[in-house]
Amino acid sequence: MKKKRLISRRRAIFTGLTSAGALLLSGCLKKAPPTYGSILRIGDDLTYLAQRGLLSQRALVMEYQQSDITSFPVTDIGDPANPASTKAYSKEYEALLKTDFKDWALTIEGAVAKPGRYTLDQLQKLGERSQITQHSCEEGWSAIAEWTGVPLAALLKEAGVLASARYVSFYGFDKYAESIDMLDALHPQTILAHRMNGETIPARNGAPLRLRVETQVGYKSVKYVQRIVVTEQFVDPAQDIQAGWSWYNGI
Ligand SMILES: Nc1nc2c(c(=O)[nH]1)N[C@H]1C(S)=C(S)[C@@H](COP(=O)(O)O)O[C@H]1N2
Ligand SMILES: [Mo]
Repeated sequence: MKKKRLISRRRAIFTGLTSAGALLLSGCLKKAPPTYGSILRIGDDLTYLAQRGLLSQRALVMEYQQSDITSFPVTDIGDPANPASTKAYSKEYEALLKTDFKDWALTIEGAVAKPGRYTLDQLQKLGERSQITQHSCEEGWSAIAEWTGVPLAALLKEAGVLASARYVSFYGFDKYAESIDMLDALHPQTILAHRMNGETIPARNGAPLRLRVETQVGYKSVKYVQRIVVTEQFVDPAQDIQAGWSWYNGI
């Protein structure tokens, strides 16, 4: 009698677990970005599912003290102010840089009720958050800085983000682009920064506006953001996946 009960309890737990597992997985898979088209990238899907399953959407990344701030390495690549820079910056960006971005405005479009353009002043009125965080580059370096800017959630709200929206893409003036999902987009530490260590962001660090996605590695934090596009479908705006990069790289 005892044995039978044990078996049925076990069976109940087992069936419970498998059905919960199947439910969780099918639910999660629907939310996951499409698999990366190659068996080699299957680990990326697992990382995404594990992070999304284990970490609450609101979990904050570590924030540091003023005394922890370090310098950022000066990289030739991505320095529009450096004539030796190997990157082809748009003429448009160079012109804006020369006039201190006085004619600059950010475009937001796609799955929003009010697509439009925002000047830096208009963006600043939407709210402000400062955070001292560690930037981790996939090439192996990391650095700590204070970033101040508009929470992306505030801009999305202002633009009337549609309930069906699932991803947000960011396009830089140098044709660099990245997309993130709505969980990262609405994360309280995801900001559009206009100040670095209390000063206007230097051009090489992404002036006049630079995305900070603290929940992922450095390459998701698009510099010199020009345009934001909210989408219902998954988009990989700069074809990172084909180039062999992970679309999701949570830390
Ligand atoms: N527009 C744009 N954003 C970008 C990049 C870039 O080349 N162009 N490089 C990314 C990478 S790989 C890193 S590590 C960080 C570097 O930021 P930093 O130049 O402020 O150190 O910017 C990210 N954002
Ligand atoms: Mo990087």
